[in-house]
Amino acid sequence: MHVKLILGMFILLLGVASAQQVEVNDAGGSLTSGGQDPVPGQPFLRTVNGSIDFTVGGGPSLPFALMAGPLAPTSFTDPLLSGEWYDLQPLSAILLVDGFGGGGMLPSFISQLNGFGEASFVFPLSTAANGVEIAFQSIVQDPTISPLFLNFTAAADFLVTTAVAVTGDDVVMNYSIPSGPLTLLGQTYGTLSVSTNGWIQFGGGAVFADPTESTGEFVTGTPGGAPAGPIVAVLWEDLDVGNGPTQAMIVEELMPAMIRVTWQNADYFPSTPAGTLRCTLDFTGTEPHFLMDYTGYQAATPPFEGLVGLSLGGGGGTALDLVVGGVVQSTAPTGAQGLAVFQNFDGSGVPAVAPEAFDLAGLILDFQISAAGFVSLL
Ligand SMILES: [Ca+2]
Ligand SMILES: [Ca+2]
Ligand SMILES: [Ca+2]
Ligand SMILES: [Ca+2]
Repeated sequence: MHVKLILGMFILLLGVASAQQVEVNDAGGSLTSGGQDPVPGQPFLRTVNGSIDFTVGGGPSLPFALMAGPLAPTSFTDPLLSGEWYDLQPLSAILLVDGFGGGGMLPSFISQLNGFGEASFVFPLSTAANGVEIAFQSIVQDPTISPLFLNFTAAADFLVTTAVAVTGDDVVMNYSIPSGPLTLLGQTYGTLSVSTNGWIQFGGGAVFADPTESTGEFVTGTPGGAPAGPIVAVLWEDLDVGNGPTQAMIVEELMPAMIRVTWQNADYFPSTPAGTLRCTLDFTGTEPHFLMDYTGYQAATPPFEGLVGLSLGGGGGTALDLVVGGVVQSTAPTGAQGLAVFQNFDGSGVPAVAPEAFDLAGLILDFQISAAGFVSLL
């Protein structure tokens, strides 16, 4: 708790208005979704076709209160609360259930945990909820916390999106772009093939998730049996997002012509953690950008394999040691060399690049297609 107090004061001093989510779950008071504890700054994503679902936990048959509202920019505590923190905005939150005073917006018979010390809630969503962000926090009676005997749970934040999420190993999703086709070098693409194995292909014609990275298929733009087209390899490798409940591949259109794909908590197949990889396709300007984000990559021992880069699928390109000594090597080749810029960490490609362990952790690479129609790395 000392660390959190210091962090809280630090944030106050900086005047940062982002939410804190200071309180954490424990046996005497918890709020979880799908068996998962909330992670500060990472809302639970829910699609408009799904529901907000969570479980309040604590001692058997004890009363609890449940609040809903926006997260507070600055969490609140009081000496009487014995180190418990309230993470919602006090003036905006509403009281859904009050097992202490018998009030609230929901029926009072659900104001007490059951004999197993649980109370579960499911709120179905609809398209009207798109974009809604709302947090829930509960207070559970806890005889071990004097003087008020109140245990605050962690606050769980939920974000409702049109995002599509899939889990599993070797899954390819053909994603129809909600706002309409993207235009790339005079061609329009209404559908993307997005693979759990770390690649995105324009055209939507892939028929399998292709776990085997291939320099040849990369430069011709034909992964997964797709007809030739541009391909983004964020980390084309045999990845796996089917081993645990926090893993997923999430595709979402953040705004018209800006699409983000996240491989969340991915493993190298079968189960070696690789971390989170992310790519944002930004077609809002005149020259499209492809931001590949490796700040969440966290393999303990990065392997000498995997393919990273952007290819127009024209059959040529430039193999490059993308990062040397932590520094991104910007390049803007033209002609056939400008049809792709990439690194296969096994060393394949032209010109030859020495095999090396994946060394992009912590970096964001900004690939661009210039007005002249060539791939560059900024
Ligand atoms: Ca607590
Ligand atoms: Ca491989
Ligand atoms: Ca795989
Ligand atoms: Ca390197």
